[in-house]
Amino acid sequence: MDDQYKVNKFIEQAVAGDTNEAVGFAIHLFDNGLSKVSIIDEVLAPAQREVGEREQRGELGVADEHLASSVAETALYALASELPMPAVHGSVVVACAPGDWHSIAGHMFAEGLHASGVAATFLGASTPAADIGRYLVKHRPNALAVSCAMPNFFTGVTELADAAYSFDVPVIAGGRAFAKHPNGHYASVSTRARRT
Ligand code: B12
Repeated sequence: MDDQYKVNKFIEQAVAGDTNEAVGFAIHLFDNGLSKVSIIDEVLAPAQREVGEREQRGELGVADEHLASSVAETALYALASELPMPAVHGSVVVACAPGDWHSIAGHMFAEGLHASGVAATFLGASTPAADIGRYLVKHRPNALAVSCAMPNFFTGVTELADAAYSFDVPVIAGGRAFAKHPNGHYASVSTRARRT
């Protein structure tokens, strides 16, 4: 089974609304030895991008994309509950930049951290900068990871980073908006451990 076949199969089941089939397929890959990170990077994330491209070409509508996204997120939750890794490598809070509703990207990144033994807490879409400081002070993670899908929200990234730095919490930022390729096929990472 090559990667493109897996992506197409997942999309086909997702846009047909066969949630159980699609999620079952992701779990089947896991049961057959594919790691959670590989399933995210080789199946779920490319499927989301491919859905976006098909939507751009008019082959899928917004409703199809919403459905596929919801199935992808269900698959993420299902994978998370399979053999959870003990958290042995510290803790990271993952937040989406204010204004950014592309939560699945941040969720995927958080699950990837989990699968590597990091206690990752995902705060969901568009986290207001005014609230993040209070949360970080209460939970004292080792770092804040900010996910950003569109450059429009870079200001939000800096607002979250400023809030985190003011409490001496290191920040890592990444996501589609930071990718060099225009279609954002891979995240690049921008880090600054601390304001100097
Ligand atoms: C699904 C989707 C939506 C859903 C999001 C649902 C959800 N709950 O996430 C909804 C419907 C909300 C949405 C809305 C919009 N969207 Co949209 N969306 C998409 C779509 C099809 C898939 C996004 C996705 O899930 N990608 C898969 C993820 C997994 O990929 P990724 O972002 O690269 O994330 C990976 C890495 O980057 C990394 N990563 C993520 N975060 C972090 C953080 C760190 C620190 C690190 C190290 C790594 C990392 O891990 C992830 C897994 O590998 C994309 C198409 C695409 N190419 O992505 C368009 C896309 C991103 N959307 C787009 C647009 C234009 C919009 C809207 C403006 C549309 C509109 N007119 O309303 C709004 C904006 C809403 C807002 N305020 O945010 C454009 C953006 C173009 C641009 N200018 O950059 C895209 C590219 C579609 C397109 N080709 O036009 N969208």
